[in-house]
Amino acid sequence: MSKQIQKLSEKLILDGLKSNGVECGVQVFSEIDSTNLEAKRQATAVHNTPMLFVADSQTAGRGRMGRQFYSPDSTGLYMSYMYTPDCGFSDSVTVTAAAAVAVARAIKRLTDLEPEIKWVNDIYIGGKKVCGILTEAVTGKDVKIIIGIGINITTQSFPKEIEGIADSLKISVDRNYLAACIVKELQMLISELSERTFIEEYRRLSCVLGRDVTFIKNGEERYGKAVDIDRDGGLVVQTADGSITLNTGEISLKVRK
Ligand code: BT5
Repeated sequence: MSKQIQKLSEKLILDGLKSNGVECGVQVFSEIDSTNLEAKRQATAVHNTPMLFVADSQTAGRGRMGRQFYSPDSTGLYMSYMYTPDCGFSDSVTVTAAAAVAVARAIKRLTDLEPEIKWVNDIYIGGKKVCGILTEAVTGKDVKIIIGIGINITTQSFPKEIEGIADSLKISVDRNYLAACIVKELQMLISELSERTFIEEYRRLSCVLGRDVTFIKNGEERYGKAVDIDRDGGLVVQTADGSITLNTGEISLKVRK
């Protein structure tokens, strides 16, 4: 399998968007602190279309709850899609769940891989994390939603603390076309967000449903079995004390073996 990866190109991403019938502005950076931070910096600028910020590497790639996302040079796809929501906010869990389905669809379209979704924001392949999603909102006069997506494409070595849990697609997919395909799926799913058309697919792709899980909520570690994903993307867990729905992204979840 070739480990060579195609150069990021604004023009090629725009071509891919055009061939998918999608309107979106694109900015490509060779190195940046974080594409989500760049989107936030540009949140009040005048953009007549949704915007995609893509980078070859991030020096301060961000995960949830102040965590980091390892974003080495030219081996991954680090992108943030920023749009103005039609009618205020949708819950960030719902947007993140839709984004996970969009990424899974795009990976399936371009490869033979079988991505799975670990609630709520991770894409797994072969039991390891290949992608994380971070949804953020900018409030005020101009409300913007920013969906940050990081995919390890050909990354071979990871920092010690994540080498046991992280992996990459291990295929040199065309990053420019992958970015365009993800944006196409995102736009489609976001336009249908209120109808929750993606939830059934999310359930099918879930590697958590039916499994025993550990979660930390309000600082307390709890156990249960994941029994459903509700229509907003919340995870329904059956615990010894009854059923509980996890619906803030600020929950750490471990699937027990
Ligand atoms: C995430 O957070 O996984 C969300 C990651 C979002 C990254 C994208 S890249 C483009 C955009 N710009 C940004 O600055 N961010 C977004 P969370 O669920 O909190 O997971 C973070 C945890 O995943 C870390 O604490 C590590 O354990 C693990 N991790 C870090 N880097 C990883 C990587 N490259 N691949 C797999 N796992 C990783």
